[in-house]
Amino acid sequence: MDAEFVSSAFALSDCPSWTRAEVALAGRSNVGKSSLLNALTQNKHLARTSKTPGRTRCLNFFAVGEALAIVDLPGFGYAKMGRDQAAKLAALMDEYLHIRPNLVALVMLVDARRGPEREEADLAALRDSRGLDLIVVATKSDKLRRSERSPAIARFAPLGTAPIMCSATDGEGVESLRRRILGLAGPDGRRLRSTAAIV
Ligand SMILES: Nc1nc2c(ncn2[C@@H]2O[C@H](COP(=O)(O)OP(=O)(O)OP(=O)(O)O)[C@@H](O)[C@H]2O)c(=O)[nH]1
Ligand SMILES: [Mg+2]
Repeated sequence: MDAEFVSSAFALSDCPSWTRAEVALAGRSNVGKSSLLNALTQNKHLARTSKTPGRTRCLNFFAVGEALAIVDLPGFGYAKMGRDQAAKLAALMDEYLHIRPNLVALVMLVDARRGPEREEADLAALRDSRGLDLIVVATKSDKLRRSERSPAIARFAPLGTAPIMCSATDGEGVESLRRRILGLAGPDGRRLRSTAAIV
């Protein structure tokens, strides 16, 4: 998957004006969004990753092929940020997720060892309220023992979508996820879904 960094947005008005369909990587801070983007694109230096939660603090747009874009979102659930900054970031995410017309799909990342909680269930509800495609990914699958895999997968049942087990470390699931994402654009490079209006 060829991806090229285009720009960062600190406000909704900073988002690119283009007709690309956007696929957002969303999930808790430190769940592995930026690492997975690097694994998908086989480019370790594309998105910045860190052991410290709260690394990504703006929306980062990456163009993929002719018709798609991947958006690396800041993580939610990171408390150590200043109150004002956390509130600003939460508002930006909220706006982006609820009104950005280009957004067609969410790749929701959930730590395989933790499973979905309230925040993930809320995020998954955007599938129905906005008609988004939802791809659920269980991250860091390399950290699970063999005996822990089935119970871990079972914890995703409330979302109604089976997770793709992924690891940016050993590569599990990366190819399936890549195919799912690329499948969101038509074979002729045009968008399959139409949204209300494109800004
Ligand atoms: N074992 C293992 N560690 C991983 C994997 N993916 C990411 N990590 C580690 O998890 C930490 C967080 O990774 P990031 O990709 O920066 O996480 P993020 O979701 O982008 O974090 P924020 O930008 O803070 O929201 C880093 O130390 C990564 O090396 C994985 O598949 N397996
Ligand atoms: Mg990140």
